[in-house]
Amino acid sequence: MSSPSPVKVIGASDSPYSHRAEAALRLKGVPYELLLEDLGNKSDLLLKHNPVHNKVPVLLHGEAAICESLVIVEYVDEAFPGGPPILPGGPLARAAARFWARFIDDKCSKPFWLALWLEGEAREGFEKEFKENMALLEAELGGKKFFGGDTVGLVDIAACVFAHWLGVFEEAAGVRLVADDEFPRLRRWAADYAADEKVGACLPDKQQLLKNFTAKKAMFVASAKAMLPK
Ligand SMILES: N[C@@H](CCC(=O)N[C@@H](CS)C(=O)NCC(=O)O)C(=O)O
Repeated sequence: MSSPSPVKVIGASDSPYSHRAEAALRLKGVPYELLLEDLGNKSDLLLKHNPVHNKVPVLLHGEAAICESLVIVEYVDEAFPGGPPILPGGPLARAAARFWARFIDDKCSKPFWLALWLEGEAREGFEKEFKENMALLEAELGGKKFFGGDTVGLVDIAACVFAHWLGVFEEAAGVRLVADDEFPRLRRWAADYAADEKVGACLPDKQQLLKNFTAKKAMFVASAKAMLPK
C-alpha cells in the first residue's frame, strides 16, 4: 500500500488565517507539518505556491498547493472524509455556512481591522459597522453552542479571530471595541471555541501575540490606511 501524501501548512505563528488551516486538519485528525514563514522575508516555497497573493496559509498536499484559508478548510473537509464533518450535510445548510463564513471576512474582519488601526471619523465609522455586523453574527449564533450546533464547524473556524485574537489586537492597538457586557453569546462561544480540545490546541499564546503585534503596530496602521479608497 502506498503511504498517504504528506500534508504541510505554510503558515505564520500569529495568524488567525493560518489557524484556520491547522484547526481544520486537527478536527479531521490529519497529521501535518507546520512550515513557519517569515512574512518580512518570504520564502521561495511560499512565492512558488501562492504566486497570486503571496500570503499564508498555503496547504501542501503531496504535489498540490491550496491557497486561501476558507478554501483550505473546505478542501480538508472533502479530502479527508474520515473525521467529523466540518461543513454541515445538505446543500442549504452548506450554503448558509458558506454565507456566514464569507460575511465574517467581508463584513466583520475588515471593519474590525480598520477600527483598530485608523483614527478619527473614519475609525468611528468602521467601529459602528463592525458592531452592527457583530450583532448580526451574535443573532445567527443564537442559543447554539457553536454556529453549526454542538461541534466546531466552518463558521466557528472562520470566526476564530473573534474567539482568540480580538482582545489581543485591542490591547496592541490601545482601543476598546467590545465592552465586557457586549455580545454575551459570542463571548460564551469564544470560551467554548478556545476550550475545544482540537482547535484550542493550535491557538497561539496570547502574551506572545501581544508582543508580536505591538512590534508590528506601525505596519498594521500602514496596512489599514492602504485599504482605504484613494
Ligand atoms: N484571504 C486570505 C488572507 C490571508 C492573509 O492575510 N495572510 C496574512 C497573514 S495573517 C499574510 O500572509 N500576509 C502577508 C502579506 O500580506 O504580505 C486567507 O483567508 O487566507
